[in-house]
Amino acid sequence: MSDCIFCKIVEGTVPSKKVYENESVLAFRDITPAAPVHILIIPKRHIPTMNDVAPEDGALLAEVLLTARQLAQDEGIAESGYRLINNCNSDGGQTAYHLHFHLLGGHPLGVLVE
Ligand code: DGP
Repeated sequence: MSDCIFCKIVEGTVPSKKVYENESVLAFRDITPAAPVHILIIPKRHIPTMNDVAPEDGALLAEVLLTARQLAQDEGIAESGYRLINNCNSDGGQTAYHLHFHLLGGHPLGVLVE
């Protein structure tokens, strides 16, 4: 999508600090980090929100999540722990309408949901 910031990052027309890339998935550092490690993991194909994920996207979604798991290992936060977040639509706090997961860690994040 031409007006999607993350599509522009995928295309390379907007710069980013990439940490991982393959044919279908891209991971890059968040521009406003909320923790010492704050990486966004996205499918390269434009999917606006979690609501738009179709059953046939299951393998792609699994690849995104497995990328997050690997990056947690690579960033050294797997053992201490981390948070993987998807914000969906306005009440969920979504601001970038290209499906993404936040990988956050590197310090205690506190309790989010009890
Ligand atoms: P969300 O609120 O879940 O939609 O999170 C969007 C995140 O995207 C937010 O933490 C800031 C990040 N972000 C927005 N624009 C850019 C950008 O141009 N580059 C990078 N690296 N991150 C961005």
